[in-house]
Amino acid sequence: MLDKESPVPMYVQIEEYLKLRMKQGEFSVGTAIPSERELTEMFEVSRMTVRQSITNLVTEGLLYREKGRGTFVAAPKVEQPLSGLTSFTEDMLSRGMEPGTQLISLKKVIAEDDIAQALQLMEGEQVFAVKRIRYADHKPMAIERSYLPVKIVPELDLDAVEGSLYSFIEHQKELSISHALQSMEATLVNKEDAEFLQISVPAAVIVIERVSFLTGEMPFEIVRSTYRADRYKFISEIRR
Ligand code: 16G
Repeated sequence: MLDKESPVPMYVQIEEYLKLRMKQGEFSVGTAIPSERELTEMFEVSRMTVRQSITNLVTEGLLYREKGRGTFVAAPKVEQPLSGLTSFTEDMLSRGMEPGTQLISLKKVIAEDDIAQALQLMEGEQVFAVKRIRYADHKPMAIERSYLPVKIVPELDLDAVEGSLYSFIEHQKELSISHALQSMEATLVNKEDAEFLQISVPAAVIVIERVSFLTGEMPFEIVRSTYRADRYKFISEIRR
C-alpha cells in the first residue's frame, strides 16, 4: 500500500491514507482507528513511524488519544466566521450545538491601567471581571476573561454570566451593541488554561482580544478569549 521508493516519507503516506479513510467516512467521528500494532503490521514499518503519523494527526486536531483506550477520530473543527459581531451562545445555537458556561470567578475590581484605557475609564473606576469556561455540547471550547464597566452594567447577576452576557445586555439592560475591534494571535497554552480546556501541554491556542462598543462609541467590554486550536477554524471572506 505504501510506496517505499517514493520521496514522500512513510509517515506522511500513512497520514494521507488515514485522512482518506476518514474523508470517505470509513472511520467516522468517535470511532477508534486501528491500533499502533495493527498499523505497524499492515504497513510493515516501525512502530516509531506509525507513532509519528498519529502524533501529527493528533496535533492537527483530526484524531485524539485517550489513555489506555486508543486513538479516535475527532469531530470536525467549529468554523467560526470573523465577519459578524455575534455571541458565543448565538454561535453555538446557530450550529445546532448546546452552549454551556462554567463560571470560574466574578469580581468587582478597580480597573488596571490597560483595561481602564481600553474601556475609556478614569483612574479608580470599577469593572466586573468575569472568567468563564465556554462549552459546546459539554466539551470545553474557550476561556473568556471579560471586563465590563460597573457604570454601564451596575449589577451583573449569576444568570447573566452563566447564560448569555450579550442577551442580558441587550434584553435586560436594553443597551444596543454596535461594533467591536478585535485582534487574533496564536500562542501555546499555559498550565492553568490547559486544565480549564482539558488539553495536555504543549498545545496551541488562538487568543482573540475584543473591545466591543455600544451605539454611540461607548466601550462596554474588553474580552480575552482563548480558543482550543484543535476545535476552531476561523473563516473570513475577502474581496478584491
Ligand atoms: C464571544 C465574544 C465575547 C463575548 C461573548 C458573549 C469573541 C472573540 N468573543 O465569545 O467578546 O463576550 O461572545 O457571549 O467572539 P454570550 O452572550 O454567550 O455570553
